[in-house]
Amino acid sequence: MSAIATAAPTVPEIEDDRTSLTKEGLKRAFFDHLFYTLGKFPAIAGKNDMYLALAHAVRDRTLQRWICSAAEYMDQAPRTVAYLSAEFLMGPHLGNNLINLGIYDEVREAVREMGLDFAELLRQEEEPGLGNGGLGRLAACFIDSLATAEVPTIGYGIRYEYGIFYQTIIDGYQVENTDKWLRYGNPWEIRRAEWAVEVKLGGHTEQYSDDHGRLHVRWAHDKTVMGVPFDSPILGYRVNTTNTLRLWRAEATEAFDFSVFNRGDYLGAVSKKVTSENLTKALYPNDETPQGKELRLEQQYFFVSCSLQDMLRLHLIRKLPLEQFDQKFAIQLNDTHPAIAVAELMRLLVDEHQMAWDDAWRITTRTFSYTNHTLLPEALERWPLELFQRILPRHLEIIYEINARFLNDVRIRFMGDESRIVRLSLIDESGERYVRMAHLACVGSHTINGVAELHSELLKQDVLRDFYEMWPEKFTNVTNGVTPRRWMVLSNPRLTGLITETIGDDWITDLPRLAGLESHAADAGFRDAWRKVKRDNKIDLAALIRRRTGVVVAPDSMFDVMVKRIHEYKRQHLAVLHIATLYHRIKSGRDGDIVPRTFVFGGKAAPGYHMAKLIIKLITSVADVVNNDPGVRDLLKVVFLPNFNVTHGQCVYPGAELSEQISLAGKEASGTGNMKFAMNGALTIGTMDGANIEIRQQVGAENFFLFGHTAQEVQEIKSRGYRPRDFYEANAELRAVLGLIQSGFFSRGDQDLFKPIVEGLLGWDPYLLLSDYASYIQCQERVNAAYLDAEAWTRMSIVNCANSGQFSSDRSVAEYCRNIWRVGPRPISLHAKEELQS
Ligand code: NBY
Repeated sequence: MSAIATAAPTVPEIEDDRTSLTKEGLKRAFFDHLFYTLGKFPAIAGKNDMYLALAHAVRDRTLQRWICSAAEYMDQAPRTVAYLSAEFLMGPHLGNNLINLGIYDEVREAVREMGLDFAELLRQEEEPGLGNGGLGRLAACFIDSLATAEVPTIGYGIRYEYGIFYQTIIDGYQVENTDKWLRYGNPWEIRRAEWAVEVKLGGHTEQYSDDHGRLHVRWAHDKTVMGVPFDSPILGYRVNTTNTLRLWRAEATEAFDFSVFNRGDYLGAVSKKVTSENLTKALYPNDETPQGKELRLEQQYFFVSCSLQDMLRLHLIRKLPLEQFDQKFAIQLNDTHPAIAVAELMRLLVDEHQMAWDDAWRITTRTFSYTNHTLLPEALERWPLELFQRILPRHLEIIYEINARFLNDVRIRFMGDESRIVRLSLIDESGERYVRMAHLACVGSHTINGVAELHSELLKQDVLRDFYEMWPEKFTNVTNGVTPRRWMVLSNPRLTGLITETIGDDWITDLPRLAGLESHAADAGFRDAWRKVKRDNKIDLAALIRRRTGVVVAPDSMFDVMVKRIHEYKRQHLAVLHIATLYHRIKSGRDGDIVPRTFVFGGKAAPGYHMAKLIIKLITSVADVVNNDPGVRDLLKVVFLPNFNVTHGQCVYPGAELSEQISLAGKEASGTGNMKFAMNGALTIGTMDGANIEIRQQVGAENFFLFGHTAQEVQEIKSRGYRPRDFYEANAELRAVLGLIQSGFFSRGDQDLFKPIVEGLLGWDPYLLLSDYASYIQCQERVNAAYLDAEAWTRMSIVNCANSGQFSSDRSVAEYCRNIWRVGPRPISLHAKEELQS
């Protein structure tokens, strides 16, 4: 038996075609769904029908747990985490659900016995790519860990009809296509039309007095949209707890414009319906620079309002007093995208439930906490006042009131410090006026956290300094983590098997136990087995690369990987400068002992981010020249893997040997890919940025390739007045490499194509590539030397994995639960269907 199917899952009391976990039962369930759910029989069923039949059979097996969890939560009303996130980058559900249910091996066997290709069925699932990158994937890892910790949780978000765009590379350029992930239906969701809510937009506000002569405000809105929840089960690993991911879809209200309809303008009326449904049509593909678009603000408000109304409904049907709302819900704001929730909860309590302002404010500030994910000043969300007023007139009034009270407190604390008031205000009045969403989140939350130690420190010193000075006690750090179920057990079964044979399987829910591997690094037989796992994973990755790019790469070369969103601060172009340097050395006969390397890049550029798109073109152009130059003698291969997503990540991290984490120090909040690489045995070359620092601390400086300036040094260099040209003049190799790019060598003689990149580097170089270049190249030489000693490299690889226990999202969510949410586990016991019926 493989490591994946150890602990026996709790067997439901009733064995039938919906619950049976035997191979025979699973096969019966499969054919039953093929027939009754899909209306097909094997002879005419396609691969997708087969996938859907299997998915439905598996979903059935989650339902008893899901219903028992819901029943327990309804009955006992435990304190619940509501994780509000505009993005959940879930990745495919099927494989993960099989792992968490503990039936992966049984199902694979049953499928094989039916004569089907299990891996091919898994590949049929269109991944729900409802996120851009790290932030959305973090939300997905957190809800997995929360379910595994048996903590009552609802993930609230948006059911985008089109997720992150599908990236293809044409002529070396990124081309975006729509992601039609719902095309063949989504077997994991259940539409809950009966819990739909109404969301208002636009219009104006009016005052009115009630029967007792008290003044209230009414929002005379001009548009109503329905929010319909779609629920998916989120299974804990080998526990009964099954939580809910509740994503909202915008639909037209029943009573769409009948006045227009009655005038005979049927299409006019129907087009209104189309407008409502546009709201949740597509995910905005920007990962660092928010788009100040009306539709985006509507999306944010829409899902926040739906979610808060849903929580109030759940609270009130349990017959609990509103005053206890904060005792029953801990709401986490995943960045500022849901920050409007602070004003919306105030509106619901004050306007709709007639609560006094001070009581409502006390409840609100005890309910919310806020996670910041960025240090880039341009990434902080702000909304033009005029736009905000037009869409959310009542919320603007509420924000003014919050601001007036808040600034009064500031005035008293910092008497006479008028500039501080200007800096802290929820409204930016320095030019065109804006609502500052991070300020709203800070004022409305009891706790504010960054996502790695350095990031949390820099928040206090820089981005949120004034808030820190006002409320130091609100600030804390929770370093990110990733779920080992998806990122090791599911994606790297070979490594999982080897680790489990060696130290047992407790590490899967207690990752620090990986430390037990460290002593085995001295065992040559274990190192052999470790290397074999990596080599087999590299063969799989080489096959993926060949399928997606046509390029054949050698599994014996070093796999040097950089996968993440394309951004100047992440410095993919620095990695390109290294490749061009090696190429230049080889071509000038100075190839010494260069070990064969395969450079793998992957990641999407925001469609409007021209520089990022040009960096992709630079990578693919260098790849074209390098891969086709016989003079390079296959020492170097460069590939750009198109459409990097969760599914590809599951093949890439296990096959990587070197992890590129080369952002400018002080720019990457944390990084989470860095953790996935380390736990799968890749060594890191990286700067002192984000969680790299903590990874290095854990694995030991001697097992980490460090280069570059520190955040502190970067600040000093910039304040002295950074002059990239000085570095250019001082380094002949750098001059040669930039000269090669400038000359059109990689662009068929076109000297203009990469001008924006080269001139940007020589002129401003805002991310200090040139000042880190020499250090990076030297560090890569140490990597090269280390790789020549395969035994030593393997030892370092084992030590990296063995010391990655800190970076499980189980540890992250445990910290949130203890220090921020004050929630604990609520184990679920299973009841038979009959019991639930009574
Ligand atoms: O969040 C990332 C950080 O860059 C990374 O360092 C960190 O590890 C990760 C998890 O904490 N941020 C990120 O992924 N941000 C976004 O995806 C994003 C998406 C949308 C918008 C802004 C940022 N937006 O304004 O629309």
